Amino acid sequence: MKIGIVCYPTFGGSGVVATELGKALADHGHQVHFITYNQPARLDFFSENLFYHEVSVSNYPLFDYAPYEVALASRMVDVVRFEKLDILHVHYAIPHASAAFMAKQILLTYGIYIPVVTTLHGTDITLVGRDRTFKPVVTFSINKSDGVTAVSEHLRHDTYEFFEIENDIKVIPNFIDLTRFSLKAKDHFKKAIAPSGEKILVHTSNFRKVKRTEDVIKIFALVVKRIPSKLLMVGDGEERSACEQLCRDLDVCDNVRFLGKQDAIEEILSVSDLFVMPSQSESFGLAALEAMACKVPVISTNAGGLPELNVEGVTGYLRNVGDVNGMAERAIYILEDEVRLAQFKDNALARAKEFDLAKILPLYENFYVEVIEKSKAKEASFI
Ligand code: GMT
Repeated sequence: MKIGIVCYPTFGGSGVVATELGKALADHGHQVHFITYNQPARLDFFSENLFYHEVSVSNYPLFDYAPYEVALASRMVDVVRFEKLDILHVHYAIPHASAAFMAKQILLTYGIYIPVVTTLHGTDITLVGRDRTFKPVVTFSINKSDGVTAVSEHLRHDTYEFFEIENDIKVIPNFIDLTRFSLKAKDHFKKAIAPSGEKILVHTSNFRKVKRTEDVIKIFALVVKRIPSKLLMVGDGEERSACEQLCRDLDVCDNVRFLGKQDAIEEILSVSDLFVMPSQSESFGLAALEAMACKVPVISTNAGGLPELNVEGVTGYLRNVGDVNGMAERAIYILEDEVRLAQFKDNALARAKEFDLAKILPLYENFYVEVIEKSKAKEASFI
């Protein structure tokens, strides 16, 4: 198949899923065309089946707001026509699904019916999409997609609850490439971080409010009183300075390292003993899956799709949003006993294997085939 992928080319979860999916599809012999405003973060190598088409937006002085969606739709029309794509797969509803609808309408005037699959990732539904500014457009573009997927049952449910959706939504969960995310021998790194054998807790995110990063610090401040430990805070964003301030206030700075944005996340996870994800909302929790693949158990909230990944008492524990004491108490429980910790680590990896890329990729491939087949009937009536 010739597949066009539209996504945010950043470190965010939706961009990572889209890029990893494109790479895997290309490895499977499909031709994959990325259409984005920047080279996706993890697309930094050559493959004969991978193509990148940049969307550039005019900065004409009249535009207070550059019309990105229009530029994106034009680029989609251009790529679909000249690369003869079979399907467009857009990740994150805003503005990708609505731009795809516009492109689709334009392509009809050229006698081309391009099927569009939209994947909902989370905040496009739970935060941004619910905003009245966007809601009519999000509803319309989901209903006009030829196929819609959501990354968890919970997100599917929320989408039906918050919007008037007539389309079916298929759940295809996030996946993990176990060849990249696996336990690596990084003992020298572990020694440098935790010279006296302290336990290592880790958090990775974009430090947005929804991640409740201050709760990570609060949980750690309780844990370190009972268990000699260190905390690694990976990533960057609006909440970082508040977290740094909180470390000073709680007098834990000596045991906390802010590492900023990192590429080799799997190496950091490989030295870690516990992943902390106290999110307000999380459609799936890809960062937690990455940790589990590196044998790191998870203390999380029970928000959104997290219970579909993190299994209570098996791969970690889940507590209500804001229950810092409960999460700290469960973290201590896991960390205080070496045998118990080892069992949780094994369980985390076993669970991660259920989301192996090799298992999830065919779900997307089969869905594309199904959508293309169904679209052939629609095509006859449109053209
Ligand atoms: O978590 C973020 O803020 C990034 C966001 C995104 O859209 O880039 O991630 C969302 O999509 C990921 C991939 O499908 C999911 O694993 C994350 O749970 C989801 N984040 C939220 O729902 C907050």
